[in-house]
Amino acid sequence: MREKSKIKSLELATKVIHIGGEPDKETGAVTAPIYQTSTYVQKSPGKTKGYEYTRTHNPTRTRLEDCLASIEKGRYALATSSGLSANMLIMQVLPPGQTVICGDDVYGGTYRMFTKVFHQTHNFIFTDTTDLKNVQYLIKKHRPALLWLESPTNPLLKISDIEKLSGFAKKHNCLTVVDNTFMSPYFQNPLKLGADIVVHSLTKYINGHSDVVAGGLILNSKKLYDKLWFLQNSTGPTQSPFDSWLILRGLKTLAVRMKKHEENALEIAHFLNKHSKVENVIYPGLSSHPQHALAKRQTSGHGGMLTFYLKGGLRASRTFLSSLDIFSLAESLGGVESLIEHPAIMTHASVPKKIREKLGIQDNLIRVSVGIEDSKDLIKDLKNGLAKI
Ligand code: P1T
Repeated sequence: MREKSKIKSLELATKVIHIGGEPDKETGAVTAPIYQTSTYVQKSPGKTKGYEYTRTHNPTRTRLEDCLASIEKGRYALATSSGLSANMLIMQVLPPGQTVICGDDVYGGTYRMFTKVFHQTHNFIFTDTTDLKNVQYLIKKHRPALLWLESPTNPLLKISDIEKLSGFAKKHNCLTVVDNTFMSPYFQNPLKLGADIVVHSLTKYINGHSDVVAGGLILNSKKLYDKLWFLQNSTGPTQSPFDSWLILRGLKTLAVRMKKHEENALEIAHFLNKHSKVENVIYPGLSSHPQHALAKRQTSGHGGMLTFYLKGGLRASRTFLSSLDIFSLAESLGGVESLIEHPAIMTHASVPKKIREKLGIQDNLIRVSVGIEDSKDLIKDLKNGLAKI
């Protein structure tokens, strides 16, 4: 075991390779073993080597959790079977009857979980969390137990002031959860800004290769961690040993991938911004982004996600999206390959049309997950697609 103080002082690019990636003690194997087992022998009943059943603990998953905790600068982590099951565990920890204030622009699946599953036991208030005064007013009025933020949001990339919001929430006994999927720990560490729980869809940047569905929770409170761990073990949404290993492997290149995602996204944002068939580009790295100054303060970079409005409607969007060769028309994000999608029909179809339109998720809105290919090829592909409209 490495000394804790030494681990703390490592930079993220080193941590993702060495924490959870320690050579196997038994054989010296340089890569982590996959403990592909459901159960573990006991010397006599109850006498184990610390492992009894893989739903409860698995050494490959533990390696992944160690790495996640370390890169998010938290004490504890849990790896779950999907991003949504990580959300579910947080909601299950919350006693029935409590109120959650949630950003109005969140992943469609999160919105569906809150409005179609947990609405029976909890109260939800969806609001624009970029407006600090508005959230302060709602916290005072409704005394919520939880403030749920995505920053940047999916798909409109709105940015909320995590430090100010979580500071205010804390004063009113309200926990702050931040979904950090879009930034990854490479660009943003919400726990350092005062959040209580960070949640990730590990499916995205952390794994980075579009071959696993997974989630993660990172936090500092032992009491809360124990409750979440108990629930995970009792209800079952854990991560498998093989998928944990794949994520550990993908994680090793997080730093180099994120740099390239950002570099390409900025180039594409500038390209689209000047294009005659594009109405508006939303990218936190552009000075035209409404929270650009906050983004510069709160994050160390702007990531690989951007959205834009085409000039035209659904027909123009369909023509454009069906004309691309390198960008794959698919849900999800954060992989090495560039993906593109139509939020209103795809990722956010579960948000009612009226609400979507009020938010700005219209038929001419396109979301791009910029990959790490050569940006010249990506721009050429977009140019060809736009020319077809
Ligand atoms: O797909 P899953 O691993 O369960 O993660 C859910 C999730 C949670 N949080 C955010 C911010 C997300 O974007 C997602 C999943 N999002 C997509 C599949 C998507 O295309 O937006």
